[in-house]
Amino acid sequence: HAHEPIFAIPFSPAGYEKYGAHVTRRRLSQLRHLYGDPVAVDQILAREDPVVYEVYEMPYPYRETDLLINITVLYPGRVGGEPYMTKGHFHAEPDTAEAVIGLEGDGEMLLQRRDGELRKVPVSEGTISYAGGGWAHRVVNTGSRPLVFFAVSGANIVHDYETAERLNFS
Ligand code: PAN
Ligand code: ZN
Repeated sequence: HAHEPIFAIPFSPAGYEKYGAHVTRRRLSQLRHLYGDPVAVDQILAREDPVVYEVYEMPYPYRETDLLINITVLYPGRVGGEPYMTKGHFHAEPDTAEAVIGLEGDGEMLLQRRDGELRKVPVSEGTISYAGGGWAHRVVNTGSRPLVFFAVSGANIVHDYETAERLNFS
């Protein structure tokens, strides 16, 4: 099976990039609906369109039985009173779990079930946080440094952003 990947790379965004990671950059203009203060969003966008987070992903051809192993860099910053955050999503049909390991910085993962139940766990350097299936998850940078975290899940996940957006971790 020549297509099954084997590799060992440095455990950092720079290491991922050196070995050909695909990088997705999310800017504030793409994330404006996440924040409660549209005037604050417009004030920032009038000056610049900052990168809020980047996701580094190894571009091997995934099969259902592979593992997704991303590193996210969530920059420090605020929009109105709210800290920078990821969009957040469910892993839907099947609802599958994810482990998140904090590499640098300080933040939190907000978790919400479809019935609305809301939880919060730390995501910080040296912590491993676990979101079981059925919990939508969003990471928030509460610190003043970039929050860097590694996420691993099954490669069979389907990201459902719409349901998470409707519930909005509120
Ligand atoms: C993470 C996230 C990553 C970006 O790798 O995909 O932090 O967050 P959004 O996908 O919500 O924009 C993960 O949860 N993967 O499943
Ligand atoms: Zn996820």
